[in-house]
Amino acid sequence: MKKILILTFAAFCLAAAACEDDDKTSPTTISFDKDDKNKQNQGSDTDSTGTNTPDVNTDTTQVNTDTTQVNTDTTQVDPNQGQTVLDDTKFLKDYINRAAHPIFKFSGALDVGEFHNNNNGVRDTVSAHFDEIVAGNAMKYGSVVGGDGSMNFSRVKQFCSDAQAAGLTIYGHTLAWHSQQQPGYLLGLMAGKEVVDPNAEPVLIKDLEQTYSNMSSYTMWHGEFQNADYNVDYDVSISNGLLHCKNNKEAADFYRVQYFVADNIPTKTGGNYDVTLKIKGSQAGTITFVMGGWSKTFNTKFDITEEMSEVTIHVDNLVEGGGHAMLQSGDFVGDIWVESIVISHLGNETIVPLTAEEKRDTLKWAMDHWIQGMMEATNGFVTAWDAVNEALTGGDSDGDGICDLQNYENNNISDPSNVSSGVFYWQAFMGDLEYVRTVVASARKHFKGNPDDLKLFINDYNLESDWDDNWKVKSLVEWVKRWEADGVTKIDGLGTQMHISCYENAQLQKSAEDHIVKMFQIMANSGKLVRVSELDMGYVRGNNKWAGSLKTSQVTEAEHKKMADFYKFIIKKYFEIVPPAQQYGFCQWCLTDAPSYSGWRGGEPVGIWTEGFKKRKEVYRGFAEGLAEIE
Ligand SMILES: [Ca+2]
Repeated sequence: MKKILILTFAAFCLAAAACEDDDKTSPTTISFDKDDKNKQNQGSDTDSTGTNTPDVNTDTTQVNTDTTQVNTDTTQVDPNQGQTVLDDTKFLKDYINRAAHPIFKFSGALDVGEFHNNNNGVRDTVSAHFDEIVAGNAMKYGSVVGGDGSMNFSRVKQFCSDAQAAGLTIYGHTLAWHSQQQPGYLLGLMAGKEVVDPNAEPVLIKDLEQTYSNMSSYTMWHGEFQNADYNVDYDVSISNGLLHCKNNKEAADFYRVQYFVADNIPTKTGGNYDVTLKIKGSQAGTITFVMGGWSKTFNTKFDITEEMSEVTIHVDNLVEGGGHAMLQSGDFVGDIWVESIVISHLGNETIVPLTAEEKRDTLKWAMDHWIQGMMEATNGFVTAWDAVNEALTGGDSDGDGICDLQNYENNNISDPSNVSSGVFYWQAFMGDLEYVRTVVASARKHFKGNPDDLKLFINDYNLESDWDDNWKVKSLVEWVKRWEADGVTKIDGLGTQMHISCYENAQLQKSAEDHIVKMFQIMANSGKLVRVSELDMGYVRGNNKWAGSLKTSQVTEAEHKKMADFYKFIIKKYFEIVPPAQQYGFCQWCLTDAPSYSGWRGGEPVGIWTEGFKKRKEVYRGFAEGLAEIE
């Protein structure tokens, strides 16, 4: 019985994981960010050609399939539960010496729906052990802005009130990024503008051309095909490349048989149009053509013959534009075939492409509009933000010695409209400097709290890279100088994601540790706030750095201890190297180990707790000792 349940839930959760919606009734999930690449993927960042691994848009939902383990009991957060700890009366955040680290925040990333529902006791656990939380996905552009540009901040507002009630602060992730965007909407904004020249000779402009040969089936709106009350019995289909209406009996009214032949026509109210149908019937007859919206339509009767022929209908002073075209033929018994419909008008307007400057200004408006919405929704409660996420590549194609910013070219994308789902490089249109400056300026302009409290970060991955001696974090520091060179832009902090691995091989491990130390030194020397933003760790056995990480079930007790000690090392070095005034804090990205089907580090031992917060891991001890600064 239990096995069947597990399989059923696994299948459901995999389907649920593919969508963004954190359905309040969905099974228990712990969801993580999509913006992250594991070490293995990041290897090609070292490519000297400057080409980078395109962002792997991994869905990182963790799902607990075992419903018997759901536990909302507050004993979930009993610090006595679990393995070795320093002091069983303390939660993790209690180990921090607040006098020595007055601004340090210990935080964790989670799914806002899980948090709201306290699934597996996540809200209780997190509010006991952490100072601050981060939404894995809910505060990203693509989670709020729809395909039509409309914005829905209801989940963001709920998250703020939930966090406030739990006594936690929120770190905002992320105002700007290139993944999980709405490229269709944004490219549409830049599609061009209509210019009317009153002196130009009018020309024939085609508004719509619809043929049915490329339709596999008829899916447009239609009346009921069989309805005794309406006295109708007909069908509409696509057959042999033609739209085909077969009406078996005369209806009580001609309009009882009705079906669209075109929809979403870009017509305008008051416009004059020529509609040309290529049409024939099983016999000659008269049917009705309708065009417009639902409330106000133009309609006229017209004749068809047994020969496929063009019939042109003049539509003068259209009473409602932007609607549909349909045929009504309840009074015609037999077959009607339509090959095509063309709608056109005489006009003197042309669509002029936007200039580069106009495109940039359009996107500056779109970015400002989005950030204004987010700042109003969070209403000053969220004071620290990833202003820009993952701006940099790991390569240098312009030869200036520092890593370039991400764009279409260095991700091998030739057509911005033909990208993997949700990718949009704002900076490709706004410029490398203007992109970040706009985000920072809009955030400061619209922030609702005390301006001095607002902290804006630039967040990126691979800053601990040993293969290029921390080139990316060095580049990031240079980029911050460039962005701030206008004397207006001020960036408060740097975030380092740190999706890392612990290595069995001593040399590999030493190199990883050395370059984490170097990274902290470079970040500290920048004078900016330093935040570890998305920390999680896998384990690699053997001598090949890129060999892939172990699954949780493979990890030995000794390896768990080694990982715990590595976490402890990282926290210890951070406290040693980064001055207290710059110690913004740490965020653990994976609170629990990842189930095998998770898109982010699936099956890896990446958590502080086991799946579903069932048990503390050795890593918990590592965090406790690190935060307590115990040798
Ligand atoms: Ca460069």
